[in-house]
Amino acid sequence: MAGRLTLAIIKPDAFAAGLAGQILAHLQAQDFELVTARVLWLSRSQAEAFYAVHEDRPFFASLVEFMTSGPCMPMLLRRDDAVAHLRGTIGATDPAEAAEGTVRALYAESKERNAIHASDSDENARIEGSFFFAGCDRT
Ligand code: 3AN
Repeated sequence: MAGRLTLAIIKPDAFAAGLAGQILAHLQAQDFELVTARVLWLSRSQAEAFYAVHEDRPFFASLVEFMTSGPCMPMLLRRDDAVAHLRGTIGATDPAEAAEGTVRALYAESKERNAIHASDSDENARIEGSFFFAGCDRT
């Protein structure tokens, strides 16, 4: 199923602002099918493990603080060319640089509090999908 599945997370800033429904509708309007979703409040160790690739970056502690500041909503999304299409749909990491009409241009506050995460490769989609959803390998 390579290329057809990806992971998104509605981050704590957007979830707390009540934007989960609007963001999901935006993704579904881009022909993403919602395979599954959950809402959870990440522990520090979960957030550190999820973002382990960034552990040496200067923003790591702040990122973990933010990602544990409230509930978030991971979801598996299905579509042709899912990873690339979702990255295009959410826009650049910094909302100031995100293209007009993208999720981050519409809803993100800052480079850190940027509303949504999306996997950046098929391999990471599988790894990150399995982080939240036991059935990811069966889809
Ligand atoms: P993206 O989420 O667009 O893939 P990454 O993977 O480079 O971006 O960064 C992961 C997360 O780390 C971002 N979503 C953002 O919340 C945070 N982040 C990235 N760069 C910065 C930065 N310079 N300052 C603060 N937070 C950052």
